[in-house]
Amino acid sequence: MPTALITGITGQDGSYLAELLLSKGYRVIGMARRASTMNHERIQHLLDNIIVIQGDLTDQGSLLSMLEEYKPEEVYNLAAQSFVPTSWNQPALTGDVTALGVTRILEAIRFVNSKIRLYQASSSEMFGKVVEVPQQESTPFYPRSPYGVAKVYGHWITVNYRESFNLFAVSGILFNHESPRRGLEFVTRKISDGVARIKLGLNKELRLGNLESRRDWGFAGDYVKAMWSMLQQDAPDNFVVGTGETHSVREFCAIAFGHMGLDYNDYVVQDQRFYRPAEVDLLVSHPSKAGRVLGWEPTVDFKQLVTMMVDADLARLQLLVRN
Ligand code: NDP
Ligand code: GDR
Repeated sequence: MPTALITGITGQDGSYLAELLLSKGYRVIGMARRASTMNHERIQHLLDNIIVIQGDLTDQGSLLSMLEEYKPEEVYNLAAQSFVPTSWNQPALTGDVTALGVTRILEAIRFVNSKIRLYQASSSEMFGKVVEVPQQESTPFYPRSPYGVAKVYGHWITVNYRESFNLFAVSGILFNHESPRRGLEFVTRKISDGVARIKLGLNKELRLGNLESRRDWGFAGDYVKAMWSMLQQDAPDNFVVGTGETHSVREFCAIAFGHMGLDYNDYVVQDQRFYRPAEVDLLVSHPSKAGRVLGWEPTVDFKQLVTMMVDADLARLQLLVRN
């Protein structure tokens, strides 16, 4: 039975990846940081089948000791300060966790067992103010937020340790992926939750920022399959993963409200508070290498994703209202 360690197990991707690895017969160890209240919502249904241990990407010792104790063959580094707006308010923390945290994981692997395979969660935010459309593995980076800058560091330190120490360290450059488990502050979930609240009469409006920014949105359950697949290759590499389609926040709103028989123009209010100091206007992937080498392709299209998220929030809130 192979052992995999997932940092960021309590996050959206951590929960889907844990399900995938369990289905493949892995022993799954999840690293979670200590909090005064439990935040195991997304992995509650898995707790009997996984081992959750305390650790933090800012603490080198915790990373070293967990590799020594659990001896994983694969490590998936999903932990990060991952919310872009927060990275302007807490830029140093974002750098410590999202950038230097990657070095700490790499150092732990180098010291404990350099045969461990590492997946680093890189991001399309690294392309930022895009210099090429669509974006592929060779597209130069131009990050537009402290988060994007930190992810560029995480990407290059992964490549550097691969080249310097011959580690099997891969960088998955994933475009936005969403699900009913997405955090409530990200725009897709904010919209699906907002639509469901309006439909149930709990809210009257939905306040958003820039409706024109465009993203390449896919379903998180599909993307964790690409992560696993990258670690099963003969050699480590970098891969762009996305749908190859781009849609605006406005289009997301139109479909989400439309699905409930509502017109978004009647409810969405643009609010300066949700605009960013520097925006990423257009992201769209060219994922042909992932298709060719990994055999990966998305199974959920844009409309299915939006309606899946709205339906899930409606069901969740209906239950809450009833109780
Ligand atoms: P989430 O924000 O849902 O999860 C982030 C996870 O990191 C949480 O488990 C969080 O713990 C944990 N974490 C935060 N800080 C620390 C720390 N100091 N030490 C240990 N753990 C910490 O992100 P996603 O699941 O959406 O994304 C997973 C990864 O993929 C992230 O690195 C993200 O930047 C990256 N990514 C995501 C994309 C997406 O569209 N979802 C696209 C491209 C990249 P807690 O629950 O305690 O907050
Ligand atoms: P992003 O996701 O920044 O792409 O990062 P987010 O959903 O936060 O923003 C997407 C776009 O929507 C616009 N927007 C709003 N965003 C939020 N959060 N709230 C609003 O009210 C709102 N109104 C408009 C934003 O301006 C932006 O253009 C996500 C994270 O998961 C990162 O960790 C990951 O690396 C990237 O995706 C790929």
